[in-house]
Amino acid sequence: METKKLNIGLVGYGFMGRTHSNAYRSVRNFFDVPYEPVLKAVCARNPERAQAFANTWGYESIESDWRSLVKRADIDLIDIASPNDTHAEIAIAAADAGKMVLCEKPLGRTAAEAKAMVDAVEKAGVPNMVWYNYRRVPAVVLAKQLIDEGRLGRIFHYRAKFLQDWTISQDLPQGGEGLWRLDAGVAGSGVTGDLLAHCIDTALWLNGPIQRVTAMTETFIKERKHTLTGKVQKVGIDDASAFLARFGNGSLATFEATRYARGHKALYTLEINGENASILWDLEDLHRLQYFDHGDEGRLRGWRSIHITDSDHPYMKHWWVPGLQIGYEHTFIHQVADFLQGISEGQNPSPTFRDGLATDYVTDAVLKSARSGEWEGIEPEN
Ligand code: SOE
Repeated sequence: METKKLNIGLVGYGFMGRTHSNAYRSVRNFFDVPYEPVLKAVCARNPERAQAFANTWGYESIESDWRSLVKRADIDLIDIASPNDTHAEIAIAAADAGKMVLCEKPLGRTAAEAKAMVDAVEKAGVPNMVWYNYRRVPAVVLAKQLIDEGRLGRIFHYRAKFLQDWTISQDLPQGGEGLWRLDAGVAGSGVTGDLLAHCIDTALWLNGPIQRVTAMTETFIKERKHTLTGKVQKVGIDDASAFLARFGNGSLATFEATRYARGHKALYTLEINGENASILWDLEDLHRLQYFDHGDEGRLRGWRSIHITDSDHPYMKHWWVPGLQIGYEHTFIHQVADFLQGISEGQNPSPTFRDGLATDYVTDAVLKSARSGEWEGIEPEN
């Protein structure tokens, strides 16, 4: 297969900058994709740190202003892995410059921001994708296949939660590198945009559109010192968020996310109960899918714990031998592989910016309902 080069310009060098860089570097070792990602430039405000990152990951050059990066003729794709308040401006400028755009989740801090991003990439006609990486967990893809094959039958319930415990300390400041997720101005919201957004993206993919939500949120620590100002300031994010939802297919759902579930670090679980079968998945055991099929012979009926490591499981033929599992970083590699394959065939693999907007409409409705105390509908695009 003829391989074309695809020059990447990455903005941001935090946790997500690392996961994306690793994916670009690894993808061709495992997937026969028609593009070769070339790590052309990494952009970050601090040049020494950017250079250190470039040295570690093999970027050819650095930039300290994303505007210069976007203008470069030798860049094909802008990848936004910087904090949420930068997503819209960079994505719109990149699309206007004719670049492909990949963006970390959530797409916008609000649906209005995300809508402007969708308009920009669609007007420019450039490939685009949001890094909702959990869609690329082999067990979650298998769940999607089982649902699409109709094995669950009519769906009654969808249940998702994403539990963490890293912000319980009152002494933790808000804002600045590493802690911008606690600064509402930068992040847009707290766990609703950071964690529930993952649960919602997967849910829309697996179970279709959500029609209405009723939510509650709480900010347990009301004031924190701000890293950048040094002053104690009001906390504007939601520390915990829970909502009930009705899906278009008639199923009922509960969603919960918090950073105050002592002992839980990244417990993202989802369960779907259908008329004929149920599935259950847990990020902390991501290579397993729990499956219960009521059609099994009665004496042997029970929950199966399927070890998703066989070559006929999604993505697994690209990895090791049966029985040997893969992990979190592989989901990003799968996403890059699907993107490169898709664009070579003139398709734009999901989740596109439009899919990211659908999630932002739900998170907007969740936050609106938490304020109003009422059931809220979801915007029509969803
Ligand atoms: C927050 O701690 C976080 O890193 C999220 O921002 C990621 O999206 C999630 O995958 C893991 O948790």
